[in-house]
Amino acid sequence: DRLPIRRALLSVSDKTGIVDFARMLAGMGAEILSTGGTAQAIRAAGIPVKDVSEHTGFPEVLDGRVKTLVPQVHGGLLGRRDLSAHLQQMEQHGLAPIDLLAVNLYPFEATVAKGAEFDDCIENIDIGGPAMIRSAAKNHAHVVVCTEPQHLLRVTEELATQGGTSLALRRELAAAAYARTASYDAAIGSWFAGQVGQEFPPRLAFAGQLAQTLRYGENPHQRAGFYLDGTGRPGIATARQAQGKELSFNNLNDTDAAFDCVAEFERPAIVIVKHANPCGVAEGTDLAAAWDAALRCDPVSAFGGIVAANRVLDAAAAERISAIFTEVVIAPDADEAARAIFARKKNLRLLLTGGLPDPASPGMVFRSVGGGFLAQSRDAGRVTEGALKVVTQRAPTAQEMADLLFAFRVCKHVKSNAIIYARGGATVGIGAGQMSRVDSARIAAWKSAEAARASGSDTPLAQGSVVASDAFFPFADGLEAAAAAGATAVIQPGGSMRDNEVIAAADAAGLAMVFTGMRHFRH
Ligand code: 93A
Repeated sequence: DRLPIRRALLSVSDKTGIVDFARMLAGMGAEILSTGGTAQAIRAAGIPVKDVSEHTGFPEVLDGRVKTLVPQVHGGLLGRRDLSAHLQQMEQHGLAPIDLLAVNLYPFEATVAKGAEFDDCIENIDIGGPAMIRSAAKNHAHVVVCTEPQHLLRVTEELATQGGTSLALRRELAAAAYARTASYDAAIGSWFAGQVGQEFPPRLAFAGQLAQTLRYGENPHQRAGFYLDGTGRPGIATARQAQGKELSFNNLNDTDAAFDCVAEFERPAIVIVKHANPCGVAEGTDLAAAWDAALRCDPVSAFGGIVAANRVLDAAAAERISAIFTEVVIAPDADEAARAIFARKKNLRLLLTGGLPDPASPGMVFRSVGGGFLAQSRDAGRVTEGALKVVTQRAPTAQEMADLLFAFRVCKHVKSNAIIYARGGATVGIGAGQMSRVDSARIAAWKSAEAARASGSDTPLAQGSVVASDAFFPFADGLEAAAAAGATAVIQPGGSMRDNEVIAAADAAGLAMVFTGMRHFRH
């Protein structure tokens, strides 16, 4: 099945490696056909090359929109060499067989990414390239197709060592070819949907690019990969790993959760995450102070956690973070002293992103369900003080109000049912992922007592705190549990059938309560 190359067609926008490739083909005695700019580059290197227009007898017309969309090209790519009828017709109509196609497409994605005008984007939609790629890939039994500079090297190696390409390589490159035309059209389709204002088009196009094959998935028996969506949103996808072992599937998932949460805060802040839930979140005058407060919330869970910071890491923060075992640290940057301190912990993965994600930025999130997937816009919701409605006799004090807003921001990043106790810009008890809201309230209170005991105190940290709930309290019991734990003020969406009972319970306990009118479920 070793297939030698007698005739090749090269037509590439990204000219990386094409001259060397052409030289190698010419050296093997192959005839090289090529389009305008590609032919020019090859000819300039002194390598013999024939213009496609000369080969076909049809000129490149319509500003290059029709260069290769002619039967001599597609017939030469599609004709079967194992059928006498095909060979006869090729002979009869002058369709010379083309054994190799190297094409990479007009840079549509890059044109969109640099913010080009509509007309410029349209002009960068390649028609002839994908058509040839699809023809060559269909006929991979007889034709080899290269769609990336990297493929040229693969083909060069087989030609050099075996004198022809193997069917295995041709099939592999055919698979890559169709994946490329699919992702190309997906990029065009999703850009176009945006241009005509369709947030949820009837057909949703995906254009993910494999960034990394992961060692395994959520568990060692699961396989996994990390794909980029091409939006370039600052975060885990744009991070540079300064040190440490390879990131795992769970590391990526947890780090993303931590970084999205820490980006919510204006003041210096630290988020510690375990299993995609924050186990300590705090703001402070600086990162070191924020770290101390975040760690105090749940020092047991913080062991082996993921740490996110919203400022450049300095030496004081780095010293404190490295004092306990941490899997990953992510931040916009780290100064030289901080890097030197982290470097002492060989296994710690340090990710530097150069920026923070904008919590208000639009975007979509996906979840697979049997036979399909769910798509929704990101939870970019954020409540401000002005939007809050005081529903109790007592209004929150200024300090309570600051903590209420802080706690509700954290809520958005904790799995439902979420109950957060906070005090002085720090979480002091987090209840996550329970099927009953009252259980979350009790667990958060119990954890705040445990955390106090760990620091040698009998007074639960939740004493004198505020409490946030991601969704309304359906009954008074959850609120009563929070009051019993020592909370003095409550923030919650409101909207329960029993709001009146819940408000009455708050008044009876002397609590101040505000309704946000916005829910932050996260499942
Ligand atoms: O405008 S096209 O859609 N029409 C064509 O017939 C055609 N044939 C090749 N674009 C076409 N191409 C593309 O031109 C290739 O996919 C490649 O990206 C580019 C190479 O052009 P040049 O050799 O002039 O640089």
